Order: sequence, then C-alpha cells, then structure tokens
Amino acid sequence: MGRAMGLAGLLAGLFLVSAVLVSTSLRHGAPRNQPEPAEWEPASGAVPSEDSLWPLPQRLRTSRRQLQLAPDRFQLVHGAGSSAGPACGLLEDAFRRYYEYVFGRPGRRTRGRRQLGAPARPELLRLQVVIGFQDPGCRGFPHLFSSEAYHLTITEPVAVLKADEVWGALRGLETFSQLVYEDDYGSFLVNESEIDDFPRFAHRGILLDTSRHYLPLKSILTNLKREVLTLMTQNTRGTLSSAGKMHGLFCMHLKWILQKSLDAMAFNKFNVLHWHIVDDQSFPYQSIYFPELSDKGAYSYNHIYTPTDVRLVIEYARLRGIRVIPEFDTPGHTQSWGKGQKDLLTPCYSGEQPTGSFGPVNPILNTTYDFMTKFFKEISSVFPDAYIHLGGDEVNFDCWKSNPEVKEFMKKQGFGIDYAKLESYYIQKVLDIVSSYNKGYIVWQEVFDNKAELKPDTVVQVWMENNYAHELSSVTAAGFTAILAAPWYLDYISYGQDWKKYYSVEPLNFPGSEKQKKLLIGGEACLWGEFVDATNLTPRLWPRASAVGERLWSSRNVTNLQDAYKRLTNHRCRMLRRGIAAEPVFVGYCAHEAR
Ligand code: CP6
Repeated sequence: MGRAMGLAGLLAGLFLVSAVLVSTSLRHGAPRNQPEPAEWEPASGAVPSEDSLWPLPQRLRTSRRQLQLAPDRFQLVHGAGSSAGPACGLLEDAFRRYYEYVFGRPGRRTRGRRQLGAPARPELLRLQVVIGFQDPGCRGFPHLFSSEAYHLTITEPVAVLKADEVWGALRGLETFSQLVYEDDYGSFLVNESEIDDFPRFAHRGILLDTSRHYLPLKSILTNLKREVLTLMTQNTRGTLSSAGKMHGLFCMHLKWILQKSLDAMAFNKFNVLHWHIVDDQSFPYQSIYFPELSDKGAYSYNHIYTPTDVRLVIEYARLRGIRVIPEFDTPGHTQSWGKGQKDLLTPCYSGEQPTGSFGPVNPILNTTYDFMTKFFKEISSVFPDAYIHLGGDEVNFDCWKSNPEVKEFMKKQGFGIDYAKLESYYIQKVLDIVSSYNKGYIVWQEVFDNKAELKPDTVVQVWMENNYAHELSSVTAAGFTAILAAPWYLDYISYGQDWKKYYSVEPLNFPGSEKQKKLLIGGEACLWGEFVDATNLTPRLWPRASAVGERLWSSRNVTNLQDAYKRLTNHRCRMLRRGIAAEPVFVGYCAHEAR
C-alpha cells in the first residue's frame, strides 16, 4: 500500500515537472513563417491564417482581424437546421479528431497557458456544422460523385461550416484546423475569413502496394496501450458518443502505416486509396472462398490482411471521406496466385517440355473463369466501392507463346500470332464477370492500347511516362474516362526538390475538346513497393504527394512555386505535429521542434 502511494507521488511529481517543461516548449509552438532561402522574396504573409493552407481553397477571403479560441470553451457542434446530429458517428468522430488537431491532446495542453500575457481579443466560441441534404453519408460510403464542396465563414462569435454532404464537412473541418495558429504566448488565433471551396478533380488517389512489402496495420504494443488509456480517460466535451468510442477503438487496431497514410491523405484532401493489394511477390489478401491463396501465397501466415483487417481499413478510410479501391491485377503480375490455386497460371514450355515455371493466368481454360467468377463475387461484396481495379498491365507473352495448347487455342480463335488479342479475350471475360456484380472497373492503359472491347463506362488509368498527354488524348477521344498517374511515380527518387516537378504538371494539358477534358476525372500519386516498407513509406510519400494533392484539388491557376514553398513548408511542419514523419522540403526548421 505504502509503496503504491510512493509510486503515485513519484508519478505526480514527474507529471508536474514534465508539465512545466511542456508549457515552456509549447509556447514556441506557433506554425510561424520561417526564413526562406535568399533567392525567394517572402510573400506578403500579413494574414497568418493563410500561411499554411494546403491544398489552397478555391476562393478565400481573409481579414486581418484576429479571433481567439479558448481550448476549454471552444466547441465543434451541429448547427441548427443541419440534417446531421449527434447520431452521426462520422461527424462526432471528426469533431473529436479536429479538436485535437487544433489544440493538441488534452494531456499535452497546459491549463491557463492562454492567460500568459496575451492581450484580450474577440473570441470565437463555436464552429457550427450544417449539413444540407438528408443523405446517408453518416452511414454510407463516399463515391465518385459525392459532393466535397463546403462553405466556411469565420466571424465573431461563431463560425459556420455549410456542406451539402458530410464529405464536404470533413474537407471544411480540415481547412478550419489549418487556419488556426498558435502565437508566441500559446494563444490560439484565427483570422476572420470566408472560404468557398470544392475539388477541381473528383478522383484524387494514392496507390499503395502491399505485395512487394507487407505494410502493417497494427502498432507496437506500447503505443497501443497508451492510445487505449487516452481514449478511456479523455472526454473532450463530455459528449463523446458511444459511436465515437467505437470508432476510436477501431482506430486502436490501425496505429501503423495504413492508418498513418489515411490520416495524411485526409490532411491533403485525397479521397481514394488505390490498394494494390496483391502482385507477383505475395498474396496478403485472405480470401474467404479461397483461403489457400494467402496460406500459400503470402510471405507468411502473419503477413496477411484478414477480413477484419480489410473491414477496419475500409471503415477508417470512410470516416475520413476516403474510398478504398482494391486492385486485383491479372492476367500478369500473378505469380503469387499460382501457389494456392492449381492450374490458374499458364505452364511455360521449352520445346515439347514444360519447364516447371509459370506465366500469366491461363486464358484458355474454363476453370480459370469459374475461379474468377467466384473470386470477384467475394471481392465485390467485401469492398463497398462501386469500382474495382482489374490491372491488365505489363503482360509478358513469352510463356503463352511457348505453350502448345495456347498456340492451338490461338489458331482456333483466329487470333493468328497476335497475343494482344488473347489478352483482350481474357480481360473482356473478366470485365463481364465484374460487371455482372454491378461494379465498375478501372484498368491500366495497356488494356485500352490492346484494343479490348470495353464498356463505355470503363476507366483507363494512364501510367506510362512517355507521351502520356497523347495517351490521354486517345483514351478520351475514344470516349473513356481517364485517371492520370504517369507523371506522379513517387517511388522514383532523386536529389533535390522533386515536388516542384509533380506540382508543375498540368493534367488537362493534352490535345482534345472540352468534352474530352471532362473525361479526365483525376489522378493518383503512386508509391510502388519494391523499395518501400513500413520504415520508409511515410517520409517517401509526404510531403511529395502533397504536391499532387494540391494540383488535383486547387484551381488551375494556383501555380506559384514561391507561395507553394512557403505553405508546403508550414504544412509539412503541421503534418509532423500530427504524427506524420514527413521529410523536409528543404533546409529550415519547424517551430514546434525546439527543445
Ligand atoms: N507493378 C505493377 C509495378 C509497375 C506496374 N505494375 C511499375 C512499372 C513501371 C514503373 C513503376 C511501376 N511495379 N503491378 C505498372 C503499372 Cl517505372
């Protein structure tokens, strides 16, 4: 008993000491403008709220008038007339998150800090969130045609965030959190402002590859324990709903790379996780109908995503307005599938003899299509998004060419020696299977290049760097919807600020009519996994992907590199404060990192 008391006393003492230390260091925590390399004149910088906005809103009016937010009074609330209320778990959870992003964790705040000599200012008491449409958003999933538009007015004494759908409210909350800054005295300030915002492109994705390296969902245990404790004890406004708690518990399981990536995506207003989940090297997706696929094809029994893991990722993403589009790439890139599914891949031959190695999916067997029918039935029900990515890239024909039965089949079908026709034959059958489950599909550009007969609503993803403008032109001239990935391969690294290269891409800069331009629905930053795992994924993605994020969200004329540099540097510091290990843009420092 006595020893327990002693321990408690010691802990209390430690807490006091650390509280004092924290209170001194946090006073320097303002996301201030920092000196820039000499060749760049600092932009006006007169309105601090503007200095770290990323991506830049479409329309923005800020005033010099500063309002102060008091952490113990300020509230995020549902506004009168909103079609969403406390039953909306998605918004309740977002309110809790964004309160924390604005003011820091309750445990890390120091009471009374705002009284340290800061002059009294008019106070901002609340942010009221008003959702227009009665929509299923609180329970439903975001989709290609969701509205992410919002209108944000920040005036004394109450700010109002209006959005047709909850997805717009999520984007507006992110913007609001970016407008608030902390001054040298620890006061939280925001400039009176008015923002009208909406995305330039509807599809703004990040491709992550979990086949070349497994990317864990779960955290190290110590981290997990701390999180659970915080969740159990915190009560930000005394109204943390049980739905919010549930979501909080969900999040406990996702404390690692996939979670971090989804957090950071929301900070950058990305709305699609393109989950390149399986490939040649491993098959981590645990299938319900075909458990052998991951039993045999994953790196190990632990390097898998169980049905529960997949549900958690989808829910964690949904709460941030992010769609999860899985890619099951066939007929190429399928070596790992062959381990758990006999006769799925084509046996390669050397003359009359099978070599024992295998090529792409075997397109000449009925059993292949029986398998795909069952497999994609499962995928269609596990992943709620209206689209599935079916791959179709980089099919090597050598093995098909070597196989006598395939050659025979080619003759019978009248394909001659054009193996692209065989590939199209296969892809068309898979597309029909997936359509029968009422799903749309995305394919890599080769499927279009090989002249497969595609349904008019097929989405073609352009990835080849050489002459991608011409490819966009052809794809859209044929009437297909397109996604651009070619200029944004973030797995390529080089010395210097390559974010400028990504930033300076103008997606609509391809030859074509207005009608064609409308068919480009957006783009993706791709992080292929050959040289990336949990150790280096985050700093390789951020803030380089942020450049793509602004290009896809903000207006076409937002191209000033100096202004972008200033905002990106501050945005990167904010990502660090929020737990994202984003790499530096260039030389400099973050105010919060001072000792
Ligand atoms: N994996 C898969 C890859 C790539 C593609 N598909 C790829 C090809 C070339 C470059 C980068 C990535 N690693 N399945 C092509 C879409 Cl440069």
